[in-house]
Formats: sequence, C-alpha cells, structure tokens
Amino acid sequence: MAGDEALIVIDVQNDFCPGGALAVAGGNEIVPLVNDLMKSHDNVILTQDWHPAGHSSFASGHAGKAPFESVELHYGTQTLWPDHCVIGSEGVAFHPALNVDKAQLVLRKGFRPGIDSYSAFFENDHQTSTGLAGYLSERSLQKLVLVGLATDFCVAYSALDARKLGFEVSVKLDACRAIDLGGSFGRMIDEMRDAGVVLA
Ligand code: VGL
Ligand code: ZN
Repeated sequence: MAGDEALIVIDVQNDFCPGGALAVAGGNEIVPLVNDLMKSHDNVILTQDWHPAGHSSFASGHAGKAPFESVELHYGTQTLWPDHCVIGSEGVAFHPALNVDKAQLVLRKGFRPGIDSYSAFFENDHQTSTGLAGYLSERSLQKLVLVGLATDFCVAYSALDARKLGFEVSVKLDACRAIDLGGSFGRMIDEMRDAGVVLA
C-alpha cells in the first residue's frame, strides 16, 4: 500500500447494523472485510456519526413527520431519520467486532444540534468543515479508500466531497452496504462514477 494512501472507515456503528435504530441490511457483514483491509493499510481513519439527543435530523422532533420523510432546514432539504447514534447510547458505539486498534484518527460528525453531516468533510450545508481535509493534507495523504455504512449516504457524500477537494478516491463496494431510500443507491452510484470515484 502506498504511503500516501488512507483507508477511511465510515460509520461502522451498532445503530447501522441489524438490530440498530437505523439498521442497514447486511451492515454487520462488512466487518470482517473492513478488519482485513485495516491490516493492509498503514493509515486508518474511522468516522463516527455522533448526534446529541433531539438532533434536528431526527423525525421525532418534527411534528407530523415520520422517519424517511424530509423537511426544509436552513441549509436545504434534510431527510429525517429515526433517532440514531445518540451520544452516550449503545447504538453510537462501533460494532463490537470492528478492530479499532489501527485507527489513528476517529472523526466525529453530526454533533451540532441544528445541522446534519453525512460527509466526513463538510456538514450538510456543504460549507462547515469537519477539518478532515486539513488533517489529510498535513499528513500528505492524497489517495483515499472508502468503506462502510451507508453506501448511498455517508460513504457517497464523503467520496463526492473528496473528489471535489482533489483527492484520488476509490470506494470498495463489497465492504459497504446501502440504505437505498427511493432509489438513492443507484443515483449515488451514478453520481460517484460521474465524479471520477473508482468503484471497486
Ligand atoms: C447516515 C443517515 C443518517 C450514514 C448517518 O452513516 O450513512 N445515514 N446518519
Ligand atoms: Zn446520522
């Protein structure tokens, strides 16, 4: 593996695995693959969806709204989710079989009550930075391999922002699983391909 390559493991957390609050079908199945990939990478970053209770992306706080509907927030249209990845809960923890020992950075996102963050680079206003691009450039990490949950939300938004920022990006689809909300999987695969993301 090249010294300028980083493996970014997106949101492999209990709430995105079967039995979790926002379970992604087969989410747990990627864990052995991700663990193997971590063995062959020197630079490993984990992201963690990290919401305060009552987060604005939770349908429970919007009268008359159900999970998977959407709402207009100050930065645009936001899909509403079941309460998930609440700080302090079991669901926010990494999957217990995920080997986190090699992670050099754990990047938490979605901690501001009024704004969601799918991407590991920018929150959903596409302006507020998480600081990840600065970390990667300070460490001269220019090639990114992305895996995790969910393919069509946090993985795809991260991959698209990474391309916009000029990184070389590949997504290893066998180590990802999708939510597929209203065709979002196919749409985001097309968007990633069009943006020059290598889909492996
Ligand atoms: C995610 C929806 C809400 C993800 C996070 O990790 O893909 N999706 N929060
Ligand atoms: Zn979330």
